Amino acid sequence: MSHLRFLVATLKPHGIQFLVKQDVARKVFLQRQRYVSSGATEPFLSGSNSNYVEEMYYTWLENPKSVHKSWDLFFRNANAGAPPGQAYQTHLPDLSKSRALLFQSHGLAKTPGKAEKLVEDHLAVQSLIRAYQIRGHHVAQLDPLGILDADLDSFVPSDLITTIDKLGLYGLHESDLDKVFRLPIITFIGGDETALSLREIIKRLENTYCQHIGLEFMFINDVEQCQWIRQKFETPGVMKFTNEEKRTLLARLVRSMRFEDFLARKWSSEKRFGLEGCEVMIPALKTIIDKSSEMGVEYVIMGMPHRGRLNVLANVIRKELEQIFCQFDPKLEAADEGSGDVKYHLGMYHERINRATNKNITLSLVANPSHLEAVNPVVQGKTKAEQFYRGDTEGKKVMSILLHGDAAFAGQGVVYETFHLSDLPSYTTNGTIHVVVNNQIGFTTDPRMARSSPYPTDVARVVNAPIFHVNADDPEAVMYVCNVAVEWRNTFNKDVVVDLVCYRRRGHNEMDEPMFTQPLMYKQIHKQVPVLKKYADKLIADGTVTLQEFEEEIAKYDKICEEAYTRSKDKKILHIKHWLDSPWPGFFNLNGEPKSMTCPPTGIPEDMLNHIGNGASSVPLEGFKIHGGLSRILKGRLEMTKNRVVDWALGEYMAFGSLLKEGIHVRLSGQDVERGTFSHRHHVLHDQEVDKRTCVPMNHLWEQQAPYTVCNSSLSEYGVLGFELGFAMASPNALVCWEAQFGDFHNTAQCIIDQFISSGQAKWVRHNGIVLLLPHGMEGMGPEHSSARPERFLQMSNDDSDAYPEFSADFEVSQLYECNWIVVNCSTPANYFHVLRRQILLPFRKPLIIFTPKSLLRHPEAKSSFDEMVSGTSFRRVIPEDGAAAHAPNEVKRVIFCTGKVYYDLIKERKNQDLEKQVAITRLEQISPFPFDLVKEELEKYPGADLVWCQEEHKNIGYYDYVKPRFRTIVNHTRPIWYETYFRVFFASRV
Ligand SMILES: Cc1ncc(C[n+]2csc(CCOP(=O)(O)OP(=O)(O)O)c2C)c(N)n1
Repeated sequence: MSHLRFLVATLKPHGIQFLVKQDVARKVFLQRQRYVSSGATEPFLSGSNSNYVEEMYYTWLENPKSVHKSWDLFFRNANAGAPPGQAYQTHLPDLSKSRALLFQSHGLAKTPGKAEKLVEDHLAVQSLIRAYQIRGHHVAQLDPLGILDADLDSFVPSDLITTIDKLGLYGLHESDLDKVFRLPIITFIGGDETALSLREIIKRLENTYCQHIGLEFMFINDVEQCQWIRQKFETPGVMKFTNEEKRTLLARLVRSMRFEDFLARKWSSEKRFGLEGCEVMIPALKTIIDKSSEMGVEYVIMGMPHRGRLNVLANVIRKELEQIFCQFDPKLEAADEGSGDVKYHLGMYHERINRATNKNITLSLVANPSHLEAVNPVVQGKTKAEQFYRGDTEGKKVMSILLHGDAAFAGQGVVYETFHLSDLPSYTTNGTIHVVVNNQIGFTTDPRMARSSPYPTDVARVVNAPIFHVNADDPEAVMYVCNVAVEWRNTFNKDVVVDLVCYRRRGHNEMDEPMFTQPLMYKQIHKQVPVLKKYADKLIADGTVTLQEFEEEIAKYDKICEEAYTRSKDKKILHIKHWLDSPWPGFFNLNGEPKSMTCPPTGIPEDMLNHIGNGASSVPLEGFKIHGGLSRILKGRLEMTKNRVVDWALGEYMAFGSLLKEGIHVRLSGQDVERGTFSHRHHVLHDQEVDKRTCVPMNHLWEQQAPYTVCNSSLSEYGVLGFELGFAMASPNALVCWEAQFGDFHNTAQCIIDQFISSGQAKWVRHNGIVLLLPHGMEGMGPEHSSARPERFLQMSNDDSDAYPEFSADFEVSQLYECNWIVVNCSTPANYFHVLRRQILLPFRKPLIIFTPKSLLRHPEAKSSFDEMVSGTSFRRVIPEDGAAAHAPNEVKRVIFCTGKVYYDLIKERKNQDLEKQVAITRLEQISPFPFDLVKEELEKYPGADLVWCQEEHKNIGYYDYVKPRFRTIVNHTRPIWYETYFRVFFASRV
């Protein structure tokens, strides 16, 4: 096959050239194409038309006489190695001679008119087959209600033979129906037969493409993949199930349906976002898991919305039923923190034996917020991490399944962003199986008002993922499609979509009245026989099961539910920790708490600093030519190392390099992070003479070290930040950093920040140590583009501004433990180095938001000595004034508190104005949680001075609103803290 592909690839341009030149062939070809082209505007040599050449080639390979003489000549010349222009012979072949030959081969030497018709008819049949492959899904019977068109359009493509007169489009007639036609290589409908009657051809095409499965795949521009799909679906008799398989399917449907019935009976007035109308989703997921387990998968990570979530927990992940039922008890008390909304949001992690394969399988359902589709990139990031830590480079052991609602799948942009990660080397999970619960409604909104694309799944076409639409009331068709989806992923490592076209038996939730808005649809739904009954009737009718067996299966499951219900009444306490989607074995103590409340010093030995400095200054590969400008940068790093100082980039290098030595995986992801937006980082070197030859010196630092991953991301924030959050979820022993190009760009990922990062632990008791690097500072980019919006992060910080804390010995660490995230703005490379290391040395994990500088990257004074980084040193939450003012504090008139880059502007201006004795300047490096203890020391040191908070930002943004009430709490409201911008701070009257 690969040989064929190569030939086709090499022949394609020749073929195109040939077509351009060969007017006669073009005319014939165009006549045929009139019938098969998807639209008048489709360019002649692009899209599906160019496949014609390939098809012709395949057909010719099989039998050179089966194609037009001109093609035969061309392919023969090309195969003999003729260069493009010469494979085609400019003089027209002697048509009369070649025609005679062709006719002779069909035994029609004396009747050229008839023979010509035969050739034309064969070409017509080829076109017809292709029409079904491309457009058959438009007429497939996908809607179980039979009232809506899954593609929102009732048009019937003119090239599908829905009525006999449409044969005329192909120049065929009713009388041709029983004539036998040779089948082209692009179809498998013949099975072992190479020719079929036209009647049989149409029948088989209809069976494959126009029944309960609608296949969209012909947009995929890989012939091998298209052939694979055609073979899977067209081959006669492929969709056969053993009686055993049918009984399993029925039993799974029983569980799915009776679970919802049970909840409805016991808690008739509770919302549960039931699955009724798409009960088949449970056997579908179980089939995907069984088949994946059979193919070697050991760990499946899932993300899903509200619809059917409880059913998935109960019947797919197999959470104990009593644990689910007790969630409906209003008296259930939470034993630990967490919001307790188990039913729709909490995750789950479960290891069990897969009954179909008898192999171990781990299933994890990632906790999700209400924000539909937001969990997608998080699932992908977690999946990537699990693959990465297992060395599962091809996704053979770990895979993800994403479930979607039709309205959300079509409407939410993060779906698109996540799809675009699917084939990027540092982000791919080697194929995700997407399952859409396409109930043809979104809350109350009709799909015709909810999307502009024909199908809700069209977004998947951008990554060439095949889309299998299937009528959810045909359980066997669904199972077949799910099996093929797993095989597809296993074969091509690419995404695939299963679109379960179904309906929603009740309202959006069980309390909603759907008849207000969808009266006709719901009239039909009320008449609709449930899928379980339909399937049971079918199996009873064909003798696969008896009525008694069926009833026993129902009774058996009902009894399981009843018993669990009784047990659930004993559950009085909700342990949210039992609902963790990503346990970190060994990281916490047995109670799930940190093993200590201390953090060791974050400094490292001087020889380690030297070693990393030297590594950061050199090219570890022989004969690797780097850019001259970069040589100068590396030389500068070497100089700094010799002089025992670091700048910002080298400080970061020291942090990453030292963690790698300690076995901590470091991952830095974001747009252009490899070089660094501001061209300061250069973590990936590019050979200036060998294309695509790169080198990451950080991975050559130590003989035994953890891997360093630095990866430029797609141009996405929502998708990529969600992905990194998911990556960080998998293990506590990794420093996972996401860097925004400019800090303000984080707002397109606001949902991940609000829903997951700021509140993830409070909602889901889930720790996460993700680091956000947000370049911030006014540097002439315009005010809105210069700010990473510190005020927004600070507003979401949970430390109480009015509560004066007790300063116990472990205050610093326990304050960090209590907070929802840490917000820092470092003014020195050393402090940046320490805070990155502290992130890992802490005995728990918290998200860390770092406002990083731009101008400080090259500021001559923004350098740190090794003395500030060697063993015994630590992160400094506050850097107090240590100049002249600090030595005579009673003479100080004003204490300016500030954070970050503005400090350098302030000290410069203070010097200019000769105010070094009168004005003390203290830097707040950790802004949240607020370092009450250290700020208090500073305030007490200067009792007579007035207090000013100085920032570049306007008063209503930046840090002021956060720090002001905390300062006032410390001084018990006895002293004011004024706001000043840095250009006014020395001129105000009191100095
Ligand atoms: C991002 C986001 N916007 C709005 C909502 C409110 N909402 C909840 S369910 C729903 C309809 C979802 O429809 P669909 O995706 O088709 O899933 P279904 O409920 O039909 O299964 C909406 C709009 C939400 N949860 N998330």
